[in-house]
Amino acid sequence: SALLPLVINTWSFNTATQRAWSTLQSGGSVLDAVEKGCAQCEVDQCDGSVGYGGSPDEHGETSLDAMIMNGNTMEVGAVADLRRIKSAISVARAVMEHTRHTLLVGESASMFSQNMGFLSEDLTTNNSLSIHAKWLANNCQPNFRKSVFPDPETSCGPYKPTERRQSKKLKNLKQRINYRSHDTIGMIVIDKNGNVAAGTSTNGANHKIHGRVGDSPIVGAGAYADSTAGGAAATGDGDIMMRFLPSYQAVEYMRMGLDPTISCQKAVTRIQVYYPKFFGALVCVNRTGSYGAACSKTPGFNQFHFMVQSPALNEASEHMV
Ligand code: SD4
Repeated sequence: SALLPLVINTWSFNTATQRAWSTLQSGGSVLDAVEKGCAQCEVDQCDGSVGYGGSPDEHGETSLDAMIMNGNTMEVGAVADLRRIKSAISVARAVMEHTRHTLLVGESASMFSQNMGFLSEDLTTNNSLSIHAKWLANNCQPNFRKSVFPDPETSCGPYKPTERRQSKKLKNLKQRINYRSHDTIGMIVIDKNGNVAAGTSTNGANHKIHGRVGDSPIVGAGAYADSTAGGAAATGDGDIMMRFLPSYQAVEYMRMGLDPTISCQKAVTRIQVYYPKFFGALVCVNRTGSYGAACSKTPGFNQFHFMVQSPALNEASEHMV
């Protein structure tokens, strides 16, 4: 196809797009391109929401989720709740290439990383400390507990279930969580021979409960790739999105012959049937290199930017839905 090769990724993360593109141009595989592209965002700390120093959990710690998928072999490597290792996407690739497993989590994933030679470092920065301090000073709200109360004793963790019901005021506050403050990179790369790979990397959600894992490292939720159909990747409220496997859904719609934009829209709409207020977006590309995107169009998330690079374009270009 004249549209190939193609790199597409969530948000205006163009250093990632360029890195993936140059990796392909210099003879790298689609997996190399996805890994290098997402790794660039981890180094750049894209929007503070990828890599170290962002989205401190309720204990103030940053943990990372990442995944990479080979759409030819359907192999996947992923890490979730990874601590003290900066290069989550590369650890995910190591899981794929050096183990028979798919997903490693938490401290055990960190141990695996160290055994594979990855450097163990503190992921905390002055910025993440200050985000955490502000949240504590604001009675830890809003956070991710359904039972959260404007009372530090019950809302600052560790988690304690409570019988008390939420006040209306607090419900409104919860709905004002700024999801734009955690923007995952999700990337799909397809080469001129139609090989598809996809990947994600994120530091998740601000003030999450310690141990929380989002959609990004979950196959079919954060991303999906199948060279016989295409690839897709997601960003947004992972706690909701992972209940619907939207990336898998979008790829399956494309397999049925649906247009990529329609495929993304239908996958988003399906979530909105149950959660009209959910925040999220999808990008996808079919096996011939046609791409599309859709976003939830909910308040605070009514525009979604994404990057594309292909031979038809002189340079990585930003698009919006
Ligand atoms: C998560 N999906 O961990 C990620 C966050 C994100 O835009 O994509 N924000 O829920």
